[in-house]
Amino acid sequence: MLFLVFYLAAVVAVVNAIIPLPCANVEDLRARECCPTPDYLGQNAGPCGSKLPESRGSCKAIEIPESEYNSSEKDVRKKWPIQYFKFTCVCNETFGGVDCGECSYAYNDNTTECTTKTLFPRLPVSEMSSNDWRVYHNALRSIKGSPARYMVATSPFSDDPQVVNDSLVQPTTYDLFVWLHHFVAKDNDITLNTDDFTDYAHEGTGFPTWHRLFLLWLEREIQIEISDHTFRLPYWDWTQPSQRESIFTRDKLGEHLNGEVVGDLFTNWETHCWEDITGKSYPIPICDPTVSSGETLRRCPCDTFCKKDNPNWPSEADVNDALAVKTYDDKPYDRYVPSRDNSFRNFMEGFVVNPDDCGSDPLCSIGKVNITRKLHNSVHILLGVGDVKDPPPFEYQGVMACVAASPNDPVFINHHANIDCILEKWLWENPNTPYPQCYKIRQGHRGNDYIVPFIPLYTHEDMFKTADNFGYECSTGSSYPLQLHAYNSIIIGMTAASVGLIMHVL
Ligand SMILES: [Cu+2]
Repeated sequence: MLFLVFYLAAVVAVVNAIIPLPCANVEDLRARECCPTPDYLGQNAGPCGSKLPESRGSCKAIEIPESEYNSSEKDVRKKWPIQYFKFTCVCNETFGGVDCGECSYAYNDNTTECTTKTLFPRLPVSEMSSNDWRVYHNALRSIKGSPARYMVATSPFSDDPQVVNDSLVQPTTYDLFVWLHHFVAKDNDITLNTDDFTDYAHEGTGFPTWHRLFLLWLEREIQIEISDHTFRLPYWDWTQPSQRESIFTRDKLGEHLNGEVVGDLFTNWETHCWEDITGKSYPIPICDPTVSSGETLRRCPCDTFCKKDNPNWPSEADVNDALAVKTYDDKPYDRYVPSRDNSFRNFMEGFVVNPDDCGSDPLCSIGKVNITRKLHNSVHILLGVGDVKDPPPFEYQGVMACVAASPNDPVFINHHANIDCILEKWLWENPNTPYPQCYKIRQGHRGNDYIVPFIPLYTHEDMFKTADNFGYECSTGSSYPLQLHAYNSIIIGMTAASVGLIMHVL
C-alpha cells in the first residue's frame, strides 16, 4: 500500500509549463508545434518568417532523442521543451523572438531588418541619474501590471491538450519573471533519488548561463514595454561600500521599515510563488502566477546586517579571488566541488568553503558542509535572513533568502546583473574556453541542453559568450566609454536619453 502511495505521488510529481502566446491553443499543443507566423511583417510571411523575401528562420524539429527522457515522469523541464513542443522556430543570426519577427539580442537596432550590430551599456547603479531611476521605476511598474507575452499552464502536464489549454492563465510580465525562476528552481522530486535533484538554474554548471538568459529575457520584455531598444538593466556592485546601502532609499530600491520594503516603487507590490515550505512535503505545489502569495515584500529583517560596513559583504578581493580560478567548473559539478581552485562557477555562486572558516569540522575541508556565505549567495543571505546561523522565522525573512521566489524583490535584478558582469570579466580573461563537457553534469545544465523553460530556444553553450554577442556590456563606471573595448569597434553614437547610446559596428 505504501508503495502504491509513493507510485501515485511520483506520477503526480509534475510541473506545469510556459507557452508562448501565439502557440497557446489546442491545435498547436496537439501538434506539439510552436512555429508562429509573424504576419505583422506582411501577409504570407510563413511560419517563423520563412517565406519573407529575406527568410528570417524556419520551423525545425527539436533534436532530442525521445529515448533520453522518460515521458512518464511528466516533468516537462527534463529535456525541455520536447514534452510540449517537438517543433519550434530556429531564427537566422540577426533575428529572434518566438516567431523570428524580432531582432536577435546582438542585432537589436530598432528596425525590422535588423542589420546593425548594437551595443549599449549596463550601468552601475552609482552612475544612474535621477532620470535614469525614474525610467527604471516606470519600466518596472509598467511590467508589473501589463500582460505577459506568454501563458502559464496551471494544470499538471497532461497528454490532453484541451486540459492544458483550459488551465492557461496570463500573468503580468513581472509576475512571469518571478514564476520562471520558481519553476526552474523548485525541487519537485519526491522520489528522493539524488540523481533527480531538480534545480535547473542553481548549484550546477549552468548557473551563470541560465541567469544570463533570464536577465536578457527580462531586458527584452522591458524594451518592448517602454518602446526603447536601448534600455539595459542596471547592475549593483556590492563590493563597493559606496554602492551597498545607497540604493536603499525610497526613490531607488526602497527603505526597510521593520523588514518591510517601502518606497516609490513598492506601493501595492504583491509577491507571487512565495510561501513557507518548512515542514511541507514534496512536491512543492504548482504556482499560479496570477494569484498573490499574500506576503508583503520583505528585506533586511535585521537592518544592521545590510549596513555597508558589515564584514560579510563580498569584497573586491573576493571577486578577484574567484576570477583567478581559471577552471570554469569541475566534478561533481554541483555545490560540492572540493576545491575553490577548481570551479569559478561554484566560487562565484557562493558555495566555496574557505579553509579558514572550517574550524574543526572534518567534512568542511572536503566541501561537504553548507557554507554558503560567499559572493552570490552571501548577498541573498544578507538581504534575506541576515545571519544564516540564526535565521528569523519565515514571517520576518526577506524574499531574497528564498531561492525560488527571490526575483519578487527587484534588487534581485541588479544583484544578478552584477553577477553577470563578473561572469563577463571571466569570459574576457579566459577567451576560447569551451563550456565544460561531461556526462556527470546534471541534466538541464549540460552545454547542449536547452535552457529551461525559454522559447525561443538557447543552449548553455549559446550563452557562454561575451556579452557583446548579446548587445550589452558592463560599463565600468565614470571611465565609460573609454575603457570599453578590447576589440575593434567604431563608436558612432553617444549618450542618449536614459542609459546612454553606443552604436557598435563591426
Ligand atoms: Cu537564481
